[in-house]
Amino acid sequence: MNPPLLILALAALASAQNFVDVKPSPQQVQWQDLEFGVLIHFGPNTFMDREWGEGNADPSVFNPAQFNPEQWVLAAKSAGAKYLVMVAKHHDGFCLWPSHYTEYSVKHSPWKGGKGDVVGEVARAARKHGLKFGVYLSPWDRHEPAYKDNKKYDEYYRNELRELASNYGDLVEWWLDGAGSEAHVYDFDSYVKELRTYQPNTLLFADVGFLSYGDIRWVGNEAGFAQEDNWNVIDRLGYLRWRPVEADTPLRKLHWFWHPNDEKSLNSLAEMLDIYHKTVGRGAQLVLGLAPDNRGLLPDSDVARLKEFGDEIRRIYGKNVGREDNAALDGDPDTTWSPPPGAQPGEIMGYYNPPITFDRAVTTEWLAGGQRVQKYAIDFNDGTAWHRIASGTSIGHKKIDIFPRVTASQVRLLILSASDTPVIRDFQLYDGRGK
Ligand code: FUL
Repeated sequence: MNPPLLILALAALASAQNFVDVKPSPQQVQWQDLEFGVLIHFGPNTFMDREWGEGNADPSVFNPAQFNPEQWVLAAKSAGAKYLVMVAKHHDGFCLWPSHYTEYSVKHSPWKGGKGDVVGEVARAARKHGLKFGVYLSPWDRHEPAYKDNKKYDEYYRNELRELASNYGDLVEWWLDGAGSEAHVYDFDSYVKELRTYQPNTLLFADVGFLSYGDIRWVGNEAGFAQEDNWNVIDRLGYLRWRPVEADTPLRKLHWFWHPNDEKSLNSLAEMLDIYHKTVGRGAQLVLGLAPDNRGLLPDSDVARLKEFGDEIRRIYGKNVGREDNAALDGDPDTTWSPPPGAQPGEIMGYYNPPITFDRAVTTEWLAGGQRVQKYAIDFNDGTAWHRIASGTSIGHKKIDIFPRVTASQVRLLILSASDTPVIRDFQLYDGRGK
């Protein structure tokens, strides 16, 4: 090998990545702990019974008489949501804030005499009630004439981005939706640079096919489920990155915007619980689509379903029946447990006298040092023998295993395979079907 080639080969070796070495940023660690947020769609489509506007709706259609974002926020909070992402501009190009860069916005609507700012009011309401706030700004724009000219449109998008990123406080997330953009080339590098200038801590959401280096990846469907095998580190074009998954799905099936006479599409409580268990319960983030109606309020049935869902989650996961005073079983996410060096398998054991009855386990991994557990199992002892009730591969941020109700005097979590010393935040047991 000649010297320059040798140097290249050594350099490649020095930078070779192993997924074990890839860790989340502090912002990602915090964001994953939020677990559940909402994504709000509201705009001309709301008044026109549409999902994708063509960008030719007259701004005069936007006129919600009872606009009240506090009602949205309180409903989201009752469901347990910790953050709110507002669609500031959907594919129709209509801006819900008074942008200086277009006339196609709330400025020309009759709402508040053209002096209103939906984004500002929603951001204030969210923060007032303790929710973090984020923004969705559609790259695909069916109204803006500059869209035909890639360079001009890049400048337009950056201008809008700068307004949103510099006037509405800290943003928890920036949503880059890839829909409709297949044939368009964007200068994403310049968007990200602009975003980072004003929002160094915001996390960028994007489909991996759309943008190789987002901070959060799209789950790949809008039906509300993540894969059971859920790894936070994924390879994109030979480059490993911590990219936790976010699953977006609407409260009303297939409908991101409000539509009249649409009661049938509202998810049932059972469907909501299933979504929760297949997203949050598989270590993914859930972002639930909410759609205020043409009054500017969430429909009563949506408000009721959100509260019912939150109440049910609080009931099921309210009492950890396996709680004991040690770092793994104490229910405290800030204390962690690791097996002694060389222990194979690593084992957390709970002893219960009198025996406990439960039908699910919640296991959480401390991810700041990386995702390590690759295979685990859960066993219980009914007083005579051990029985396996659950097993899996990844644990990650949170793994919920649901099984038939059992009564046990001993329960154990076995870490059967890990890429490095496993760090478990908690192993909890609940009796969800018990009354
Ligand atoms: C999709 C969009 O096309 C939908 O209208 C909605 O905004 C959803 C969250 O993302 O890609």
